[in-house]
Amino acid sequence: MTLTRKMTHVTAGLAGAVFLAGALSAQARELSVSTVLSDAFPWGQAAEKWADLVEERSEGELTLRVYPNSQLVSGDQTREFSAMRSGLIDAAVGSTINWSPQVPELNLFSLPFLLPDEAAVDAVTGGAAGEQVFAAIESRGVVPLAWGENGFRQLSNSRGPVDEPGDLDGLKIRVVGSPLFQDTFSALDADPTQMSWTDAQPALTTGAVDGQENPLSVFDVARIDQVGQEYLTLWNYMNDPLIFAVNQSVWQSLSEEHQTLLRETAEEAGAWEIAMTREEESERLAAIQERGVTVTKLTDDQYQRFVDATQSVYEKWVPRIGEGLVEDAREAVESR
Ligand code: X2X
Repeated sequence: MTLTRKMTHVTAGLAGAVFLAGALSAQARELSVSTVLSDAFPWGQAAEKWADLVEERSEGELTLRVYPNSQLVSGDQTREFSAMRSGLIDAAVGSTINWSPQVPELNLFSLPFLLPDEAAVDAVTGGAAGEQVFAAIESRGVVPLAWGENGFRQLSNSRGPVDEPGDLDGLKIRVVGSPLFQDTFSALDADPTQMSWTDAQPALTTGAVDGQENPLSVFDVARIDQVGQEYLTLWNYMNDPLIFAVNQSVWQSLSEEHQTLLRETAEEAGAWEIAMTREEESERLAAIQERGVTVTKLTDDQYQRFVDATQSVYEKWVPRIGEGLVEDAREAVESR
């Protein structure tokens, strides 16, 4: 082989290597991220923010593609955690409510009236209880990275103002998640019915159900008042945190650098979304009232009557959630 031919060979080899490297970076790793709500809502915006930050900082090596509206689980949001655990979904920004059928500890946040305000939520998620909840998720094959927030869930209905437990008597209320919600609303003499978000909107429109509960952002963006939900009770009966998480084998297949990047960007996106959701609450409430919704804010006495009426939920659910976990959460709330 002449020197020139040898050189051509080497050059071709090099070019091949360069081409291969190019092809590899062109096929940058893409992870699917499931959400229940789209980026019309803070929840979907949290996932988009995460994706944007990852894109900016990974120089194209890692991409998050967000699939909203529970589409990766055919609309059944209570299957999202299982789908992520099995690897059908790489990652998700999901609600504790929707994952609680598979992770009983997540029912902590659904215990009625456990968390009265935002400081209480932060004390729990940011403390020992939050760590135990993350450990519980991790022990089930999913790596939790950061907290976000869907918000305090408020009650709406089409029948009339609700300011005491008796007002819920016989009202058909759409709920989702674990059977804990059946117990809470049954304790209030309502008639709870389990349904996905996809099915909830037509059910509200046709009057198949009388009421539902969701944060103000969801009520506002989805225009729940326009499907006849004219009465809204602000009762802060539970807060619905969001969790950014990744399937465990996907996580283990990532370089340490990419793991750090995913965790830091999730924390940043989560903090950004929590602040935004909270800041927007008062203007959302004003907008809802302007559209003619009757808003009821409970007095301390009225609030206490709801607390008393739902004590049976604690008797049944605290053992399932874990006495120690609930105790740590209570301590965090008291010392906030
Ligand atoms: O279905 C709901 O109510 C929603 C959108 O808030 C959740 O996914 C928990």
